[in-house]
Amino acid sequence: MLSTQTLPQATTDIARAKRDIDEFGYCLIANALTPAEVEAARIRLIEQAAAELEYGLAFEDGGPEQQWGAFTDGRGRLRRQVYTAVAGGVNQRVWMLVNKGRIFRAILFTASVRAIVDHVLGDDYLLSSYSANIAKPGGVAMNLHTDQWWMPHPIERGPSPVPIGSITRQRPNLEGGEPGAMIAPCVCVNVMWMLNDFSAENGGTCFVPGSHLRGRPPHMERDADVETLAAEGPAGTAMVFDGRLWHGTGANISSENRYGLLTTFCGPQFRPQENFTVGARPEVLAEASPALLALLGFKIWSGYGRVESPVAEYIAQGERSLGEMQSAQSA
Ligand SMILES: O=C(O)CCC(=O)C(=O)O
Repeated sequence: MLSTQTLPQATTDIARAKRDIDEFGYCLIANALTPAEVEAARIRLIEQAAAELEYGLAFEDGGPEQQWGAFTDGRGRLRRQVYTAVAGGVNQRVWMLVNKGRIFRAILFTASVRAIVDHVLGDDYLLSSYSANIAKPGGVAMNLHTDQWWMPHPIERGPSPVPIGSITRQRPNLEGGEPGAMIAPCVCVNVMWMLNDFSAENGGTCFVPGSHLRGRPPHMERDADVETLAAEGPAGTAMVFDGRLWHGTGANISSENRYGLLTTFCGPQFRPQENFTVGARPEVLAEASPALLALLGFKIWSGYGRVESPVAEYIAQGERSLGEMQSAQSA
């Protein structure tokens, strides 16, 4: 039985929160968002989600046959799955929030939360995805997972048990299933922003405290009985967690929706889930600060992400390389 007394409590003490995430793989920031921010974000989210539903564009998962992440089979082959309520989805995801309201962009720069992300990821990192998960009554628990399932595990000298390009959600490069002494570092951090009160009943994120140090992702059968906690807290609380923490959406057995925003950040050498350099809308980029452009991947990192010169500072959306050229003298 997990003793909640020794586990992290919501705090505004950032030093405490940094110790919590190091030790337990998560921390809870109290009042990360003001009541006005919570209200503005929730109203915008509800409006956006309703419109995406109305236009037949909603992504609905969280049903027994509608698990997020089950996009490929064990060999990485795409499963043709439809994520709609008609096909059994219950919850609603809203993607690419960076394009869907100024309030969402402002939230990215919440100082208390970013201090934790800086602490874990260091000087440079990218936004990997920015979405909402509206967990609705009847939604089932999501399979426990980590957010860096693609991260190769340390191996013995010799060929990798699974080549790098063959790693899938179901197939890590771990021989025998249990890690050795060395484990992979944390390379992404997720933030769950609570836009209404989260509870165990309304689908508060389930997680396994301390699992970030187990050195492997959860195994569906072998870890079926693992004890989980639910992230609970009043609207405005942010749960910041290590990309290695075992977690997933809780089952919503209440009669109300649970509104949560998820921002995932990753090291600059990894591929973000959402492709902002293609998908960010021009009107958003036109008013974006250098800091937002950097988060979205428009800033070149040690020569990576460039179109031509590695010493250019930023790239522009739609920028093309020079292409085939000929000397004017040979024309
Ligand atoms: O909705 C939640 O509580 C967590 C969602 C999650 O784990 C995910 O999208 O990977």
